[in-house]
Amino acid sequence: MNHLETLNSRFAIAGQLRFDHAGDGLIVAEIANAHASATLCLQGGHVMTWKPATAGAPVVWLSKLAKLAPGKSIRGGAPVCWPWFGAHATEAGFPGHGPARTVPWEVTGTRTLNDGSTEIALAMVDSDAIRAMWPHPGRAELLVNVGQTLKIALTTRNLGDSDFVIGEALHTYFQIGDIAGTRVLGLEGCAYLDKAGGNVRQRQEGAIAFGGETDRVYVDTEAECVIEDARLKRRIRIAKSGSRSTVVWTPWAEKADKMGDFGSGGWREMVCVESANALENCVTVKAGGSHTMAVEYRVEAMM
Ligand code: TA6
Repeated sequence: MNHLETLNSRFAIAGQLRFDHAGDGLIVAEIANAHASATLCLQGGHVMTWKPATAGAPVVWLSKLAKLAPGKSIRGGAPVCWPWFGAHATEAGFPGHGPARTVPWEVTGTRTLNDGSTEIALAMVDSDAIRAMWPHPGRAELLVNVGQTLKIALTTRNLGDSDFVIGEALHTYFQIGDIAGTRVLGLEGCAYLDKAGGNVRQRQEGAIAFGGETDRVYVDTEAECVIEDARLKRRIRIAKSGSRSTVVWTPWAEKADKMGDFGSGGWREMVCVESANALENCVTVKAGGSHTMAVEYRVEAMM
């Protein structure tokens, strides 16, 4: 049996979860149950889409020009940034947001829960290439639950005998009607690094509205955030645990065009609200210990 056949014989769930080829030689898990549908790419453990059955539009955004190719980051979905967030601290040549999102992950389990949701567990496949960039005996695992909500838990295990530090993010792109009519609530009063505004520290006053490129790393916050979408008349609730940073990002037109894989006007229909541990919130994982950062996304109508 080939890899795809082996995956389906070991982990497919009749009527709920199947594996298929996608793009240029990648493999995805296609999930559909009574509550929602989702697609997850094994490369990167990357949730690409999630659409609750009751939602008029997908909640997790995927660019129409997203590349699905070995070693390439996928524009959209919920990229796993690990074991660092942003640029590497010292090595400019290392991949931004770490290698995890562009390397193979293996399926370690699938099951249907009593509530009818579908769960898939994955682990990042270790390699010399990863070790060359990050020489620590660590293991990254993901647990994804697709139901009326979307739950993603990223666990780091320290298999060695000395502590190590990680930065991380679930860099999720949320689908919205129009960035100009969208606000993000929950970060009022929080300190942030304004990466699009001169890399200076600021403090958030009121809700976040958007009028241009916005790239902010909020620190020391465990708050639930809410995306208020006036156009689609819905709220997306972003609850988290094990995370003390939240990143809010829109590239706006010029940066999106330069990046080249947003598609025409795609930047208007997405906003990133990323649960993370970055800057002074990076996490020390004790020798032999573990750390889990988890999110739960929920969408509700705005009455
Ligand atoms: O999380 C925001 C950010 O760090 C931005 O600065 C921008 O670089 C974005 O991530 C996208 O990064 P990517 O490597 O996925 O193109």
